[in-house]
Amino acid sequence: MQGKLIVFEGVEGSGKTTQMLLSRDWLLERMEKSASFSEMAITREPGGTELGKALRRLLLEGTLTHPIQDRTELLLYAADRSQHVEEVLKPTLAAGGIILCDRYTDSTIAYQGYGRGLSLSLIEKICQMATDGLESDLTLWLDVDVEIGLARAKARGSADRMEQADLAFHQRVQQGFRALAAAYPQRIVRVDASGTEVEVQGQIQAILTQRFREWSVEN
Ligand code: T5A
Repeated sequence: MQGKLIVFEGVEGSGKTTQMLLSRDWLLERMEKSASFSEMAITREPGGTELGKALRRLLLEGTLTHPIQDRTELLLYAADRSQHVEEVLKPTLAAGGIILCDRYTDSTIAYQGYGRGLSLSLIEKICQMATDGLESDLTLWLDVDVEIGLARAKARGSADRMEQADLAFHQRVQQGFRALAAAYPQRIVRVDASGTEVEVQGQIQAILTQRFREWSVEN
């Protein structure tokens, strides 16, 4: 089977990281039983490369004296992505690997487009440049009420620079994910992320089982 890029998306605290790790364990178990893919990589944006880790600190720690301007923020996320695509995503896919990635281009459209209000067509051009046209094969959108997600994130510890934005911002982000899922129903699949970790993982395993079946027939 050819390499596949599977992305986990959603608002703050939607459970992406938790579900990505559970999915990795489940897929590794499958991998032992069938040789349908060669390797598995787990990664994230921002922060999937050495440069990306430095950009992540700048973007999320909120330690700069002067605020990051919206267009600058967009370009920093794009810079992180461009490096990530070339250094991690393309080589892993070329080797036939499966990549589980915490956030990708839909986050930029949702956060910088719907959230910050930057031009969607400008963002699409910048995403195109940063990804060199590489799209996800499947995006799992973990759909949870914004207030529940923020409460989960808060219960875990102190809020980062993005999490500190007001509720209306996060609601616009949620609206962005909803619009994207409606526009790209084949690529983006909604997961009801309001249940327990086990319930959410059950839905994800059902979606992945179906997609892997389709992908193995294609090859
Ligand atoms: N960003 C990113 C942009 O603005 N533009 C971009 O282009 C990109 C790529 C990234 C930030 O950058 C922004 C978006 C983000 O603001 P991040 O650290 O990756 O920063 O932030 P998040 O992606 O939001 O990560 P979080 O860790 O906050 O949320 P997750 O990964 O969705 O949630 P998770 O799994 O860590 O769970 C959060 C808490 O909830 C619990 C967990 O145990 C944990 O304590 N939990 C549940 N509780 C109850 N029920 C469940 N089903 C639960 N699942 C998890």
